[in-house]
Amino acid sequence: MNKPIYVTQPYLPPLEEFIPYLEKIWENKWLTNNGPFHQQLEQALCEYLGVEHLALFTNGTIALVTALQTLRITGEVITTPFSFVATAHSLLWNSLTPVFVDIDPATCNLDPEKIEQAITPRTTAIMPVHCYGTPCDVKRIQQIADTYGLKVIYDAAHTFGVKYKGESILKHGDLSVLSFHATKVYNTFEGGAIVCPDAKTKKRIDYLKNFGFADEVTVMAPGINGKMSEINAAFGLLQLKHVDDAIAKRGELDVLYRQGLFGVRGITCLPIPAETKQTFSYFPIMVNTDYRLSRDGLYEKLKEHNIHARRYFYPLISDMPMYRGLLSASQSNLVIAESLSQKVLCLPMYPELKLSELDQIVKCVSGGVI
Ligand code: T4K
Repeated sequence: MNKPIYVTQPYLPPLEEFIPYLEKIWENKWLTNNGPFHQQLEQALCEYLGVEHLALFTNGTIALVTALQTLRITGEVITTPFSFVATAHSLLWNSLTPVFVDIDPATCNLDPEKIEQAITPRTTAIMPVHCYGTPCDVKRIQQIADTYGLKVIYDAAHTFGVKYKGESILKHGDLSVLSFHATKVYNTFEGGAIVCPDAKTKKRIDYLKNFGFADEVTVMAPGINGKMSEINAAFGLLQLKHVDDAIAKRGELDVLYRQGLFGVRGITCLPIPAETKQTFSYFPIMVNTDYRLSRDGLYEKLKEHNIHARRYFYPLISDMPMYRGLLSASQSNLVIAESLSQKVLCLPMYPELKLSELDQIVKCVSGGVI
């Protein structure tokens, strides 16, 4: 059997390029807690992403949990059920109540027209996700937030480097949270960040990610240990040198998938978002009822060929045991999300996916012999 083709494979630069960074860490003996590589990476990422302030984290989930604490969010938070579990888990870790709102089938993002009806006197924030890197309707969401006095925290885990109308998508909302997990467009093995608009907020975030220490003797809140280590930060600096090439390769694969799957009955690709510079974190397809197999049938068929596509995002978060008792989790409230989670399949997408492998995947989906 061929070697497995996973939904993603982390991009790794040549090992020898990482050795000088390791030597530096050994020489400095500074391993974590805002070390020199950590400081350099925060600066370099601000420049690369075109944002003012960014605080690194040990992973995206702890960054989400901390973002909610940064803004002292309470009560209910409006969010999407069509995401990775970490989005809603970050709310439960803060004793907040997720209120699920349905999504827009064109983008897989929160449908802004359905947000207002979910607002109650207990609502304090909206946590939308730019799913697969497709920008949310940031303008409309901000209008609603301004009208009702709500905060907006974007789960931007899929949007490394995404630009909307020529500017970083991370500039929208009160805070945006990135993930640098191994499976992401840009990875530091594990890692994440909060993007924030001003130095004062950055300071609060930095305290919160370091147990709440404001100085040697002052603890301002029950903060957590969310710090990124020097090894991860050094790796992040090296990765930044390669990320543009990696994104360009993803873009080529995206084009080839769209060409290869064009006209396959029952398969639709997500539309290319308008006015957006994408970074192609995923390649989702919708397997519709007029396809010759069910979505799960196709998933299994690919698996028989050692191609491991993933059903991101199935099951919906709202169908998971810790959420399904919520009023907003009822399937009748989330008709579009339920339907898309039964149809979606993310095909392998990573810079080192070979063209022959992509051909094999396309053939398998289009019913050819492989
Ligand atoms: N918000 C959103 C919207 C997110 O999508 C995520 C994470 C978060 C928040 C939280 O951010 P972090 O706390 O993770 O920084 C994966 C990732 O673990 C997760 O980061 C990601 N979203 C999610 C969409 O996908 P799994 O459970 O599907 O991962 P796993 O281990 O099954 O990996 C998928 C495939 O990748 C494997 O079949 C093989 C390949 N792989 C994976 C790893 C870890 C490799 O080839 N090498 C590797 O090192 O969740």
